[in-house]
Amino acid sequence: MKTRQDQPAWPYAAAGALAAVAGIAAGHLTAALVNPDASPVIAVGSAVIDATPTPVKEWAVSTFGNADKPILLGSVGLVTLAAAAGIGLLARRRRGLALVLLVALTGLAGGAALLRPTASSLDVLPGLAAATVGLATLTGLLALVPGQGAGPLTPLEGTASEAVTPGAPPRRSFLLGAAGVTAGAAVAGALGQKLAANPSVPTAADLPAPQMRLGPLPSGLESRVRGLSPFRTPNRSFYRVDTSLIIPRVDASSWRLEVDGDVDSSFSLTYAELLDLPMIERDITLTCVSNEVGGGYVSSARWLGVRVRDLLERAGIRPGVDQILSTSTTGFTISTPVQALTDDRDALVAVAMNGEPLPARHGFPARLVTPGLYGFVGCTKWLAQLTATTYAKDTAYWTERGWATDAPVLTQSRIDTPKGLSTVRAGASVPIGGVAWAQGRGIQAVEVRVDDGEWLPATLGPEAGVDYWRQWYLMWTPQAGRERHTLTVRATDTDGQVQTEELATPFPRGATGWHSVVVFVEAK
Ligand SMILES: Nc1nc2c(c(=O)[nH]1)N[C@H]1C(S)=C(S)[C@@H](COP(=O)(O)O)O[C@H]1N2
Ligand SMILES: [Mo]
Repeated sequence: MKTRQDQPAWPYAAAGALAAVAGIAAGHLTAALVNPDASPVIAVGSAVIDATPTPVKEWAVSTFGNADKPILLGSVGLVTLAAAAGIGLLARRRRGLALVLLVALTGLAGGAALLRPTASSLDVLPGLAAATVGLATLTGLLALVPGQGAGPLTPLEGTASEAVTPGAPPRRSFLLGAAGVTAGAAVAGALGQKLAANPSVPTAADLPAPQMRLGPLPSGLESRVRGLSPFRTPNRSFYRVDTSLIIPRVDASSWRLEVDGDVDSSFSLTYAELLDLPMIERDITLTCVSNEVGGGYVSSARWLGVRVRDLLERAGIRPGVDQILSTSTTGFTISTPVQALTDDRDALVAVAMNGEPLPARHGFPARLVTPGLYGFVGCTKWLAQLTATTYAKDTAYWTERGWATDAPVLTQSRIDTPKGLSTVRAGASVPIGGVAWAQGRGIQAVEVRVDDGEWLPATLGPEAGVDYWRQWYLMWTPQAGRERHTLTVRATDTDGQVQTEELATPFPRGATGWHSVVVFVEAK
């Protein structure tokens, strides 16, 4: 007579591990269609990177060099497999609990994807796919485990021909099932990998040199003021806003940029031809018109690209043209005043940000970047066409929906630290800090007010031109005796215009008002 104790453990461990593998592969494939960065693999890896203390990161980079990321992903993978195998073993006796734990494990990965600063609601899909497929696989494989349920034999059991344990599936079924799951996971994972990869992705080494290199960006205040937005936003945390449910994957080798419309001679460029044109570098802060006061839809990068003005001069714009309608590879349109694309602000057809070819999510292979205007009127990603036309003749996507046609960025400032509703210590020296922007004009001053007190001048961080934000901070010592304080910030642009207190919604030309946060004071 066989008892549960005699059952081999390995099929359970294998079922758990395979369920994780299948779930991860399904999540990876789903992410390739939705957003590769939301892949459970990438999201967990990035979360681990973010959570790793800087010295450990530096140690990993100096020890493993370029292999640091594969090693990281490999380690995360091993830990996950071990955990899943443990869950499989648990399923021998506590099946319900094991299934719950498996969902929790996939939930962790899904949560990591959603907690990224640039997450969108669609990023839940890879985690859901991982959980569903993981659960189905575990349940399916558990049903095939050989020798299970083999208590004392009853006459009703044991009609099967299997010699070892009548009533249970043969060992062969389990092995076949496991092989099937492995093969399926391999195919899904590989397909996801292939879909996520750009068909022909250039690397930083393929980028042309600008005519004149900008000096290095001055180092920002973030090393001194904890919690401050970095002076330059890393590509992976750059905000993302667009209407694309699936990030377009454009094949650079067949991509063309058309310059046409009401021009003397229309022309088109291949990616290679575009890269051959004179390039310039510019430090530019992008802002979304949908950014609420205090919101996160603002980021700053160093862009490399061709002046739009050069392209339009080559085409020869005819008199009467007042807008350039730009169209993406997906048919999304943006209209930009000709003036903004031809004056000396140097609007760009950008091919790189922060020294890397544009990431797919930010418009690879080329995008428009118009300093001083909100993204929806000047920053077409996955750019395919620039058409000279008029506002009377053509309307763009957002204009049709009632948003402004001409939308210069409004002066704004944001408190990054302390965070709203956090607690500060009475008597401690607390930095109040953040960023301020007024693209096209530049920031002249930032002031901070505690409750209804006087406006106090903040110290400004380094400058990188009028189209780039400025960091700022002010040291503050909260006094005991009051439970909470309201901190408010306002900026002044270089025209001397003070940021307005008047509240406006993002629709139709950008939010206005002062950003303030409430903090609690804890006695010493
Ligand atoms: N093709 C395309 N380009 C687009 C959009 C879009 O929906 N589709 N959104 C615009 C908006 S509203 C903004 S704010 C910027 C955001 O650029 P980012 O995602 O690189 O930060 O892209 C602009 N370019
Ligand atoms: Mo936007």
